[in-house]
Amino acid sequence: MENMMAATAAVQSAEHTGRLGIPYLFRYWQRANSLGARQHQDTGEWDLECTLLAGLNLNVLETARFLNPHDRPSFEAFEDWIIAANGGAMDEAGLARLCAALAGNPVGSAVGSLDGVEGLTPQELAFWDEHGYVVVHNAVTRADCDAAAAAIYKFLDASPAVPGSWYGRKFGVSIWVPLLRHPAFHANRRSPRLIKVFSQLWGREDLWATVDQGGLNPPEREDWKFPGPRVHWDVTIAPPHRFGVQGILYLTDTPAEQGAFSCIPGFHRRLNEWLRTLPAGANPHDALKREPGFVPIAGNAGDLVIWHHLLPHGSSPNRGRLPRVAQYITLRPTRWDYTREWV
Ligand SMILES: O=C(O)CCC(=O)C(=O)O
Repeated sequence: MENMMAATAAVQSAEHTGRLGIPYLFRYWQRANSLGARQHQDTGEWDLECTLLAGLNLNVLETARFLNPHDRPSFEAFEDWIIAANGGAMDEAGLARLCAALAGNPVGSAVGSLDGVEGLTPQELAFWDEHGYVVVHNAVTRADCDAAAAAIYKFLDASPAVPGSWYGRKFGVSIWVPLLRHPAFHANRRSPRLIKVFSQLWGREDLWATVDQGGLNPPEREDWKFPGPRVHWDVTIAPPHRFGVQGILYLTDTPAEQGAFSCIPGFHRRLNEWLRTLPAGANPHDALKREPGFVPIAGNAGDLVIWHHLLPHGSSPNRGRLPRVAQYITLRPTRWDYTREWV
């Protein structure tokens, strides 16, 4: 009986493409409806699910919240929500590219040919190999940075000229700014130079930009102290260790002391050896907090810091005069190898 139900569900999900014409979407909704969020990540298709959401211009966390198993929204409500999130109409070319990729067909970059677009130099690639991070200068234009920084300030009802406004209630204690789909953010995700660099590191062009938020890390004050994130990993450190990248785009000039992104350069290459030196039963995430060599990485507006996802990283207290304003940007291929065990 159970097998029959599973077979019926599989046939339904293969056939039901809904209003958006994406076969995989129905299956995703079915799974989200029947499983809790944690189990939901452990299907063996987590990479494909991330591609689905990125291709639909959705953030992973907001989607998990919408598909909360306690609310169980209908598939039609899910589609309505997706269309509304996209301003009432989907981008047809983007949908066609997503459908092709999900069907396993080859797709190129989101912005067409990357031939002739400036990428990383051999020296920068060698730096990346050694240190596990690289600063990509002028990944987006100054004008595009200004537009995205202005969007963040507007979202916060704040102004770069009014220090008191950097610590408002809407902002709370976190340095994250939950602005996701502003056109200026979207433009930065489609910068050809930025896409070219990610495609060099991944060695492929079928990349999808995650719909990540912005950030504003203001100078510390007596009544406002840096809340983190301090040194950490966002991925599992269980073997086998897989390739992956993350990125942050500086929207304003960011000297090292102005709350810059920080990391332990080269650590990803000695991770295995370091894990072996830990006493039995030690928690590697706690041990990492005592590790030396966590350094801030300075950059100018328009510079993108990309790091290997096994590099311990975080942000830093801002001892400067102005906030650090940033946009988080990561591009990943349609499918990638990942380790399912979480440590
Ligand atoms: O905002 C930063 O500088 C650090 C970002 C970070 O820790 C992350 O994206 O996981």
